[in-house]
Amino acid sequence: MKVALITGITGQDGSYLAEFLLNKGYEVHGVKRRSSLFNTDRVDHLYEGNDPDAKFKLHYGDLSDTTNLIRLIQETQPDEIYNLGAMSHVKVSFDAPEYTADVDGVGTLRILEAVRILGLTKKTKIYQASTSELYGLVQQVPQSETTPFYPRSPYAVAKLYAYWITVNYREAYNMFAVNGILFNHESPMRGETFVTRKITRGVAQIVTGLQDCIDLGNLDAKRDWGHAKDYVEAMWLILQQEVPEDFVIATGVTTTVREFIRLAFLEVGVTVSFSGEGVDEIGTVTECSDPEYQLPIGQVVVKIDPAYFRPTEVELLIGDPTKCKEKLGWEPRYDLAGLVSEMVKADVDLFKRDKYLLKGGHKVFTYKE
Ligand code: NDP
Ligand code: GDR
Repeated sequence: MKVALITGITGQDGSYLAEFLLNKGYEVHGVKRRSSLFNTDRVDHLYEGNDPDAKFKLHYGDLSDTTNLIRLIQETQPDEIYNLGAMSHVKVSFDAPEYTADVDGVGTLRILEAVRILGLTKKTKIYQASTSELYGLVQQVPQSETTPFYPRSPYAVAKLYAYWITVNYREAYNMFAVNGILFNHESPMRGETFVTRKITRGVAQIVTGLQDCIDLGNLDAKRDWGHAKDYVEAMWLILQQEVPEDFVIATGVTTTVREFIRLAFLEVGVTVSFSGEGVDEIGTVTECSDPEYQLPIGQVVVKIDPAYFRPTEVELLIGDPTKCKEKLGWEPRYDLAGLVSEMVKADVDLFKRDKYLLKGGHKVFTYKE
């Protein structure tokens, strides 16, 4: 039986990957952070208790803690390490640049060095969660494995270090250490402050009467959005290759944030039209065809709040999936329409439950970023 160790197991990708690997018969170990609140919601359904024969085990740890990482890798002796743990929010990285550098950049070095110190370079394969944010300021499109990097945030700069230290350990010590350069991928498990989830939650809260309007930043940004379920399969495929190589994982289709909003509202029968420019742009309901959700025509459902703009922005991401399709045989199962539909449906279900609780006189907290 193969053993995998996943950092960031409590995150979106970690939870899908854990499920995927357990289905493949792996023993899965995950690193979770100590938190003052429960933080294992996304993987609670996989938990088997403290049974020594359990195939799914969680361990306390942190990417900033070298000795902890060395001990965990020594104890678990993994065949594969997936380094998904990170301070993953681009906007927040401008507020916490040093922490981001430590966890996202040096954290990767700590994993590589731990494997080397423990003499596991022949046994343990390492996957590094690299990102399309490395491309940053547009140099060429579509972006492929050979496109030059130009990071535009402390997050992307930290991930640039992680990318190159992974390449360096592969070349210097002959390790199977590889980068998956993944473009944006989303799901109903996506963190609530990333734009797609903020939009689908907003749509669900608006149609259930729990919120009037979504406040957003740059609607012109374009992203190549896929589904996290498809992307974790690509991570695994990258580690199953004979030769360690870096891969771009993307759909090859790009969409503006504005278009994502339009598609999300259409999912509940609401047509939204945009007018105005810059910070004065608004999205207004122009049609409402679903009798279940009676939104008044003219209701403003999208406003711009400059607080959500970034000091430096990544305007256009569109990946070239040629290499991953040819060499890994990877094909995404979801398209954007399927992704939006699944996310909106899941959030509508969530907020219908809140609405029901409210009606019953219970308090609900619908946190709005
Ligand atoms: P999430 O933000 O959902 O999850 C991040 C995970 O990292 C969480 O489990 C979090 O723990 C953990 N983490 C944060 N800080 C630390 C730390 N100091 N030590 C250990 N673990 C930590 O991210 P995703 O699942 O979306 O992304 C997974 C990885 O892939 C990240 O590295 C991200 O940068 C990268 N990536 C993501 C893309 C995407 O579109 N989703 C695209 C390209 C790359 P906790 O739950 O306690 O906060
Ligand atoms: P990104 O994702 O920065 O691409 O990083 P995010 O969803 O945060 O932003 C995408 C684009 O939407 C614009 N935007 C807003 N973003 C947020 N979060 N909130 C808003 O209100 C808002 N309004 C507009 C942003 O400016 C941006 O252009 C994600 C993360 O998962 C990274 O960890 C990962 O590496 C990359 O994707 C690939």
